[in-house]
Amino acid sequence: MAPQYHVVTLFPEMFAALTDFGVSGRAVKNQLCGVRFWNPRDFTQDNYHTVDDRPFGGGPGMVMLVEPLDLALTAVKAELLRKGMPSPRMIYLSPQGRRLDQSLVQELVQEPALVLLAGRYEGIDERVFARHALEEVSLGDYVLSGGELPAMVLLDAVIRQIPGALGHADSAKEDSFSDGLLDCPHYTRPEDYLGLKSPQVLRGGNHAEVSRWRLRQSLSRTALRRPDLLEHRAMSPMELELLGELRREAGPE
Ligand code: 9D3
Repeated sequence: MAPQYHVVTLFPEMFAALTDFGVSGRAVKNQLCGVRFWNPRDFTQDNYHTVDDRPFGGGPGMVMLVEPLDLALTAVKAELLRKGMPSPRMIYLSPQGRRLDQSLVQELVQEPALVLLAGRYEGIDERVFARHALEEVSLGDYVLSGGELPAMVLLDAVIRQIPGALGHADSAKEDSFSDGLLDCPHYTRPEDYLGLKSPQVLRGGNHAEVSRWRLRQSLSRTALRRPDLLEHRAMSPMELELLGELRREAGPE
């Protein structure tokens, strides 16, 4: 059974960027996964379909009401239960959460279903957490206007890891030596653009030389720009040799 992704959001239309375009759009179209939306507004009881209110204690902005969120999350869970699926991991996209990284993405792609909650306004009524076991996931330390873009980022990262979502060329690249390192520079035609030459080694047809050059570029960039990525990463003998070369070239500290 293809994984099923459920998103609780006031703005399901925003997700066309995910479901209708590119790698993720093709995966949805080819039914490699399902993506469905649950709008808290559809779970309101009042004539105005109210989903937010002013914060107790005062202050700026609005808070999402507990009831429509609780009813929407309960409805998703009930449907999964009816289908005999286990309790899904439920994720609230929030600045207070664990930072999204590739290791979390690799965990999440193993799940048969995920429920994502995207918030708006100042946040959600805290009592939602008493009713549902929500993990919190953040994209990083900057202020966005809501959880929809983060939910799309998370799903894009997860969906491209579903087997068959990437073309063969892409997936081979993902698996190559370079994971955990920054990417190497890329070149395509023309060979010479206004005197800017592409590296000869890439056009020589020696695949071993090309691999070595790319790995060396990746290691060099990573050491210079993101030394934190090298700290806990195991190194192959080839990587150690190339890093040694780079260090000797750079000279004494
Ligand atoms: C200016 C509002 N802030 C007051 C201190 C709090 C705040 C409330 C709601 C900040 C951001 C948001 C909306 N953000 C998200 O829903 C969100 C988010 C983000 O803003 N940054 C990084 N990751 C995420 S995940 C969800």
